[in-house]
Parts: sequence; structure tokens; C-alpha cells
Amino acid sequence: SRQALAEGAWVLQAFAQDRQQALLDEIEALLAQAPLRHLLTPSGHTMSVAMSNCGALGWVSDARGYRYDALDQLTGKPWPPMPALFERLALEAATAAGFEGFRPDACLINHYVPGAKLSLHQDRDERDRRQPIVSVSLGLPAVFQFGGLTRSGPLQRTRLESGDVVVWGGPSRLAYHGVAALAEGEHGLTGRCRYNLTFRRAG
Ligand code: MD3
Ligand code: FE
Repeated sequence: SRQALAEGAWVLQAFAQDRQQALLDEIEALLAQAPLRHLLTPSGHTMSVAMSNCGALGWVSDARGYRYDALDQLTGKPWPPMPALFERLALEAATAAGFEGFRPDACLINHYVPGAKLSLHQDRDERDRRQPIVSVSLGLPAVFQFGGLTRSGPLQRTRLESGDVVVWGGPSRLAYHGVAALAEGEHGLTGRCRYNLTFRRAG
């Protein structure tokens, strides 16, 4: 089912349901090549969410700022290529939400353990903001928060479950959003954690 969260933002409930194990297998293979790490924010805080990337470009943060980089600083090598399964899922989800021809060149892998959270932010490091962002949730559920184009103002909250896919485009592309501290739990697929994949056209 396709459900509008806001203008241009579509929840595709259980869209990835039958691909969850295959997605997790790919994630584990990717993380063996480009390990999860806790990045520093430009202000010097360590993020509670651990991250890695695959694809031509990877999102990174350090004292110099936020940016996309073709190299993993940790390994000195390019990020692992994006698996065909990932590209296909992102294209199918974008198409189902009305965005044609989505070709992501970056996939950020976020890893949450209980207590980890993502503060309210905008995604504005991508060049062409007419391209949507596709996000895929796996494992423990999360409370996703999103607002408008300014940091102040009311937030909507929605629970994202394993296998849910959300497509963010149009006016929602620059909406402020975040993830509340992950609740304690145990999931049959991932154990005591949540993964979120975000597919982007960054370059
Ligand atoms: C709304 N990740 O990686 S996914 C991020 O669950 C990020 O890990 C969250 O926010 C997570 O930047 C949320 C949903 C999402 C992703 C990108 C968006 C929502 C968005 C971009 C614009 C508006
Ligand atoms: Fe974001």
C-alpha cells in the first residue's frame, strides 16, 4: 500500500518484506569491507548511530564538515559497489512513488542499537534535490519524526517497521527529520539493532 506522509513523501509499507534476509546478507558482506564507524559531527560530537556506505559516493562527517567522498577514510579504498539488489529496490520504490528513473550513486548504511538516535536535520548535501531519497528499514522498529522546512514547528511521528520503505521527494525532500532513541528490543532478523539504508543521487 502507498500512503502519503506529507506532500511528495510516500510510505510503502512492507515493500521490502520478501527481500529482508537478502538485504541483511548484502549488508553484512558490505560491512566486512567497509566497517561501521561512529562519525564525528563538525562540532566535535560522536554520533550515536554507526555508519558505513556503498556505491560510488559515501556520506561522511568530520571536523571539516559534511560531504560525499569517493573514498572510505578508514580503509583508504573506494566504498564497496552498490549491490544490484539495492539498486533494483531503490528504483522500484521510487517508481512506485511516482519518481521515474531513480539511479542512486550513494547508499548510507545506518546502524542503531537501543538508545541511538538521529537529531533533527535536513539532507542537503546532494547536488540535485529534484531526486528523491529512498529509505529502507530493517530490524527493530523506530519512531521517525518529521516536520517542515524550518527546525521549529510541529513534528509528525510515524513508526517504521522492518521491511518498510519510504520515498522522500518533491516538497518533502528538504523537510526536517530525525529518529527518536531506539527502544530496547530483540528482532528475529537483526537481533538487538536496526539498520536503515538511504539511497541518494549525491553527485
Ligand atoms: C526526509 N536517516 O540518513 S530514514 C539519514 O532512519 C536519515 O536512519 C534516518 O535521516 C534513519 O539522513 C531516516 C528516512 C529519511 C531519509 C532521508 C530524508 C527521511 C527523509 C530526506 C529528506 C526528508
Ligand atoms: Fe536524513
